[in-house]
Amino acid sequence: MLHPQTPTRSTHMTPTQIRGACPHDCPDTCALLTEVHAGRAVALRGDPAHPITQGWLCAKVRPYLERVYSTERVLHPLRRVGPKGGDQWERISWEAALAEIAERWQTIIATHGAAAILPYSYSGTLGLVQMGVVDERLWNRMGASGLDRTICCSASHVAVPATLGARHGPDPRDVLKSKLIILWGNNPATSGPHFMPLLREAQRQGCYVVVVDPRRSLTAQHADLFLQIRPATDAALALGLMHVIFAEGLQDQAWLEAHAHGWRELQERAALYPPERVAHLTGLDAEVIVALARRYATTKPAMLKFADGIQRHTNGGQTVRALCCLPAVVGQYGVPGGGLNYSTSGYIKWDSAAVGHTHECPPSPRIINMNRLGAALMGEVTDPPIMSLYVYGANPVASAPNAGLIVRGLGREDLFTVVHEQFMSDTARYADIVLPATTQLEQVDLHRPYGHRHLQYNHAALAPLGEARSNWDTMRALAQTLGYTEPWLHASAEEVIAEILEASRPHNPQLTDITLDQLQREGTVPLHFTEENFTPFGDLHFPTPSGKVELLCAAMLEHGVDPLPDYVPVAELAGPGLTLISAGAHHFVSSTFANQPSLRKKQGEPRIELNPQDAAARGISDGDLVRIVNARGDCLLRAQISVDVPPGVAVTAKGYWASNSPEGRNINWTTSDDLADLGGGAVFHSNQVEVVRT
Ligand SMILES: Nc1nc2c(c(=O)[nH]1)N[C@H]1C(S)=C(S)[C@@H](COP(=O)(O)OP(=O)(O)OC[C@H]3O[C@@H](n4cnc5c(=O)[nH]c(N)nc54)[C@H](O)[C@@H]3O)O[C@H]1N2
Ligand SMILES: Nc1nc2c(c(=O)[nH]1)N[C@H]1C(S)=C(S)[C@@H](COP(=O)(O)OP(=O)(O)OC[C@H]3O[C@@H](n4cnc5c(=O)[nH]c(N)nc54)[C@H](O)[C@@H]3O)O[C@H]1N2
Ligand code: SF4
Ligand SMILES: [Mo]
Repeated sequence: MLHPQTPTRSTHMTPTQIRGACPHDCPDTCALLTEVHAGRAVALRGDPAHPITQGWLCAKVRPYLERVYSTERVLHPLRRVGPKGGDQWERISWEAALAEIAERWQTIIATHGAAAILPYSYSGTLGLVQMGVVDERLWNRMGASGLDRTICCSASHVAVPATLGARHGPDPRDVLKSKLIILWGNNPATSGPHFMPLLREAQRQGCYVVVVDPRRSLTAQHADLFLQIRPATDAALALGLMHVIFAEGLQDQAWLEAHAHGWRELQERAALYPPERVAHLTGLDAEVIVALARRYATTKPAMLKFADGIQRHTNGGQTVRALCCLPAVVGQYGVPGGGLNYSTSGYIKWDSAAVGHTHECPPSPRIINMNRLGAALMGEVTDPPIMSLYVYGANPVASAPNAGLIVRGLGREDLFTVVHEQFMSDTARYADIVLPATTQLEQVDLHRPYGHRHLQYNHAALAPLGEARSNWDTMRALAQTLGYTEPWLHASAEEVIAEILEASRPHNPQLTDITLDQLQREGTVPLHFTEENFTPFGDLHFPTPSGKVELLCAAMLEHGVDPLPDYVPVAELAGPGLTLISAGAHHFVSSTFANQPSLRKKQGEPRIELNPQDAAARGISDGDLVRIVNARGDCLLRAQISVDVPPGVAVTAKGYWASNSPEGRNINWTTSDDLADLGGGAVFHSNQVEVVRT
């Protein structure tokens, strides 16, 4: 029997203060301090000594103890007793649960092969162990199908490294050196709030703030310039800005000649995007486009910032490529306060052999794109078909595209579904067996943020509640039940972290001298940068095949995409309906927190924002219950009439649970499970809907 992680009491700061890290899918990865009295957490706050957390947590995580101690936590293994999805359960022991899972899997392996088992997981936690290692070791050993984790950022994770060689982002405080920032399809006031005090400070110091977004987002409300662009036309705008810059001779010619590959070809491409054409495509005024191009080319340092929301359509990868070209055209890469602020996650590359031990495992039989989950369960994947699904750290029924099809797949009588969860989520409801999961306060992990440049260690502040187990401890127990004896399937989380750190250090200069002991002691450890590489690409070396910024990128041909960035209209959006965007909810992180009463109250009931013109044309008044519908499915939302959205566009928030929505369906019943142009990415916003009064 495996023992759960015991709290690491020898390393806490004061007798009752335990250091941790916020695990959620958010660039800020806050440093947490949990106050524990007599084994119970009594307070949680942000570390005042952390340079980005600055002592405060967002409104979502401040009440985290409500989540930890919620009476709705799943705290024991459960077995389904009624029909699938019927939410009727009996409590069983861990031993019984593990034995049943192992027996079912062994039968499936004997009949169909291990490829018939599919693990599905994503961003419940972003930790190295509880998200990273658990996606590999057990499944590799078993020879199960792999999951292509494409739901969020896979298009940009091809586009950015192809263009620049790496995802190397600045320290967020670099914005204090910027004189201009374009926040392009990025809403940090909601999606990464610790950037906002820095942005405001920069703005006070004279930095000109531009927001490009189809809706007047929270961030747009304080911008100096707001460009209300038509969705999915950003590549056209980027090329239009380049057109003006080249046409007026405002490009940094010397920089392009020294550090960019294919600038002449890019210039020719941009020539196809004069302001009038771009105005027509984007819905913006030609004069505004010209003025922004001039300002961007002449105000330095100029920073361009986007996150992952910009890529959620079929032209998403090329859009990101186009945006990555802009800083090169004006010579802003390698400039403090300039360049691109996308992600810092590329600085550390965890040693893949240490993470996955693939060299000791059978070859992976196949990889299944998570955006196609419903289709995969319903017959797109054969030979063998998927006979068992193991879900953890994800809630695909609420968060994945074309969710109606997923629910049909989960209803298959011959599918054996296990869900490892903290709560009875929309997905857990369809399980045959539900396993209880720990929260971040009850588990150990190491976090590599994507919005700042410190490693964050997370101690277990509490013993697991009830019979909850961490993802890794559950995998260890499954390995034991299946008779897998390899020591790397049984090491503790701390041992796993130590092993990966050790193996990764030699080829990661940013990890120089960082040890597990230091991480455990200090909690927050800055990555190691030299003066020369503190600013991303400060040495003007780009780790691409040409050593330059690849404006023209031959590697794109392998993806079947034009080597030059281009605007390719989204086919689905050509029809007469409304383009539906679903942005991050202010009080949820994806569907996490959407079941927490205090946060649900703050977020309000699920709504759809419509321009007055579109509402009037459909006889819809503010507050009406309306049906959002297309060929994939439908759901009900409350109409909110707002001039913050342009005509032709409808806006809603992602994350509401289907089971908490009218008729038990959320917006993902309408979203598309097609794939983006790069990386097999998700295309939630290639979504045309009709909105009908009920
Ligand atoms: N509070 C909160 N924070 C979150 C999340 C959450 O759900 N809630 N989710 C987390 C996750 S998983 C991610 S990936 C990040 C994402 O971080 P962001 O990318 O900042 O967030 P999004 O809300 O997806 O999109 C940002 C903005 O893009 C706009 N947008 C949509 N389509 C287009 C378009 O075609 N062009 C342009 N120019 N803009 C467009 C939206 O209106 C929105 O205001 O946020 C993370 N942080
Ligand atoms: N319509 C629409 N849908 C979207 C998007 C969109 O823009 N529009 N954006 C997409 C994006 S960017 C993302 S990243 C995805 C995210 O989609 P998912 O990765 O599925 O994230 P969540 O929906 O938040 O579900 C995470 C679940 O993990 C559980 N959990 C948390 N911690 C742990 C843990 O330690 N162990 C276990 N076992 N469980 C844990 C939580 O309780 C929660 O139910 O959503 C996507 N969905
Ligand atoms: S969700 Fe983001 S802002 Fe909120 S506590 Fe976590 S890391 Fe910090
Ligand atoms: Mo995401």
